[in-house]
Order: sequence, then structure tokens, then C-alpha cells
Amino acid sequence: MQAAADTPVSDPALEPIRERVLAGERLSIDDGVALYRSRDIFTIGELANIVRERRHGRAAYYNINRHINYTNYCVLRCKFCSFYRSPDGRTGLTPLSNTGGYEYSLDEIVEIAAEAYANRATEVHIVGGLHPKLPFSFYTDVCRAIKQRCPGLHVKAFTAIEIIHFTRISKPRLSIEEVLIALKEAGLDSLPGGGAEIFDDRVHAEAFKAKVGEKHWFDVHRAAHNLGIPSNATMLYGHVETPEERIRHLVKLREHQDESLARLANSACRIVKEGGSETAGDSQFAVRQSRSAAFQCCIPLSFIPEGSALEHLPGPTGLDDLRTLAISRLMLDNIPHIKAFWIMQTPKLSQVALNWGVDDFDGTVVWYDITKREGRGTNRQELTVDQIRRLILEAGCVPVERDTLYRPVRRGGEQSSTGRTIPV
Ligand code: V47
Repeated sequence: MQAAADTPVSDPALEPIRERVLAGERLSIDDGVALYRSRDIFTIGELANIVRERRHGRAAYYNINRHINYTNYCVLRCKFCSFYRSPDGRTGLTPLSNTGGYEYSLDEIVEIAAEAYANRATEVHIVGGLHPKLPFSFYTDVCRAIKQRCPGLHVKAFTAIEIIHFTRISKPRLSIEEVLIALKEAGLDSLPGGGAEIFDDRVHAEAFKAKVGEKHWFDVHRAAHNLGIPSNATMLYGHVETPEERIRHLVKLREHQDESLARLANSACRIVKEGGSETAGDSQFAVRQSRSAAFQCCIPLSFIPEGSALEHLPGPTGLDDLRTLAISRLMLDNIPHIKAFWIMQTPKLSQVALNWGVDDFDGTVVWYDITKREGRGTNRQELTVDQIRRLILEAGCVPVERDTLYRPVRRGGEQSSTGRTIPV
């Protein structure tokens, strides 16, 4: 879907927005709401694609990863969630889905990570419920043991909600920063974007009342960025929130990213000055060495109602998915990547979205317990590299295997960008 700058839009309300996008200007909350109100889905997609191509050309990223959801026991009972099992057996879930609490042992987690590593994975993505009994040392042990067994594997683990939980269970009680430092020292490399849902008090009270709110979520990501730990951000859409609330959520992410990027630029300058050299190569090195970080990508997550206490809701339609991914690309002018998580948007719609603002497909996943779109039975949910590349190629994009930090991974016995030699 190549956008020609002089194509007339069929919804006149989008004309000023189109001009702003072409001029590279930031969109306002009103612009975002107008995009949601418009039925002109093709123009929205076309504009998002302009922004996507400006940043990434035709590249579409994927990674070889393994998601590990280490437990579904959770002290919370969020209405949108069908994953949690209450330690006391009481849930708001439908009877069919309210079966089978589980937790993996340390050895089981390390075994899964080692198997993934042997199968060429560059990342494990580890998140779970807020377990009532596991001590904080369990989580540092997980990071340490994975790094010992799989030194080149990137550990992306624990949502902001889990990090806050760790501050509460640690003895003596640790601050957010202390928890992150302990995890980083043990081997944590980055934070995933989960747990953000919708940053709004009304929605919070209606759908995930007991969960910590936006202040804590941002406190964790701010602390992570200050410590040089990169992270992602999510938005869970299609439940009880309005389009305006979605746009405000995106703008809050954008404002936070402005702050993180400003700190990143400052700390890079400081390092260059201290090093006394300002050649282009050295300043790139300084950015890599800098102790600050920022959001790498935003993942709009399509709500799956089945089995949750909000099962009566219809969930987003395909057009709502496409529109939301495209609008996220248009509103988030300072977050490099927009990911369609194919587990939630489906592989087919994620493929279409590659021409609607999305540049990242997530990865092979293999096993995913938090949500499942179709059918019951096993939670094995895997796409092979060949399947992902085929979807990307057919969308007219160029498949690029990336590591978690979006560096291209070169295979065929060559050195990868992480320094690890990766077998073919
Ligand atoms: O935090 C829970 C959401 C998130 C449902 O950082 C649901 O790269 C839809 O954050 N329907 C976990 N969504 C997943 C997540 C994620 C996924 C892929 C990549 C990355 C990344 C992060 O899933 C939870 C919650 O917001 N969720 N229940 C549901 N019924």
C-alpha cells in the first residue's frame, strides 16, 4: 500500500491530519479521536504506513523466542483476565476455564530456556501471575540460572506489576530501583510491556480494580530506563474503555518516552564529553554504553473475552484491530516499533497490519498460557520461522530476524550482533 502524497482522502475530517503526518508533525489528542471516529480505514492505514516506511522502509521484524508463563496463581482477580487461578480457589471465571492452577519449578524454567536456546532462540519472555508464596530470591535465581546455562540468551522478564509485587515480598522490603538492580545483577536484560492495560481511573476501577495503577507502572519503567534497562509498553484495548481513553493512554506513553529520550540524549552527551571524543563512531558507542534506556516498542493487545469475567463483551473486530494498530503508529511518534502480537491479533490480521503501521511480528512464541484465541486443549501456540517469513514476504515486506534490541541477527555460523555464534 504505497501512499501517494496527492491522493485525496475520502473523509475531509482527515485532511488536516494527513497534512500534519506528511509534515512529520506530532498529532494531538483531538487528532487521535478524529482518527477513531472516521470510517475511512484506508486513509488511516495509508498514513500509518507512511510513518512506518519512514522509519523502517519495508523491513518487518521477527525474533526466535520462547514465552514462559511460570505460574497462573495470582493474588489479583482482574476482570479481563482468564489466566489467573486464585490460591484460595475463588475466582470470577467461567466454570470451564476455572481449572488447573500450576507453577513451574526453577529447574523446569531453566530446562525450557535451555531447550529454546538449543533451538536458536535469542530471547526468553518470562511473566506470570503474582504468586502468593514464592520469595523474591526465586526470581533472581531464575535469571541467574538461565544466564549460567544459556549465556547469550536475552532475559526479558517480569511486568511492572510483578516488579511492584517483588518490592512488597522482598525481606527487608526493597525499593523499585533496588529490585531492578538485584534482577539486573542476576541477569535480567529488559522488561516486557505488560500490565499497562488502560491508564485511566474509571477503566481501572471497572476492569482491574485491585491492580496497581498507572503511577506505579510508570515508576517501574522510569526506574528501569534510568538504570539502562530497556522496556516495552502495551495497551489492552477492546473491553470497557472508550476511544478517547485509548488515545489518552497512548499520549501518556508518548510523554513518558519524551522524558526517557531526553535523559538518554543527556547521558550520551555526558559520556562523549567525558571520553573527550566526538566522532560519529564514538558517539554511537556512547549511546550504546549509556546508562539510560527507553521504550523500544508498543504492543497494542487485542482483548480476548473468552473465559474472563468480561466474557459477555464482544471484543474488538478486525477493523478495530487494524485501526488501533495504525493509530498507535500515528500517535507514538517517538517509539520506534509497533508490534502486532499474533497470538492476540491472529497471524492473518497481523500479516495485514504490516501495511497498516506495524513493523514487528513478535516471534515463534512456542507456548503461551495467558490467552488463546481459538479452541481449548493445549496451549502450544507456535509459528515456525518459515511460516513467519512467508507471511511477511507475502505482505510485500522484507523479513529481518532481530534480537530483543532490534539488532539484525546474522546466521549461518557467522557472529551475531550479540557476539554469539549462531548455528544455521
Ligand atoms: O499484561 C491479559 C494482557 C498481557 C488478556 O513486551 C490480555 O514484547 C488480551 O504484555 N486478552 C501480557 N490480553 C502480554 C504482554 C506482551 C505480549 C507480547 C509481547 C510483549 C512485549 C508483551 O496480556 C497482560 C495483559 O495486559 N492480557 N488477559 C486477555 N484476555
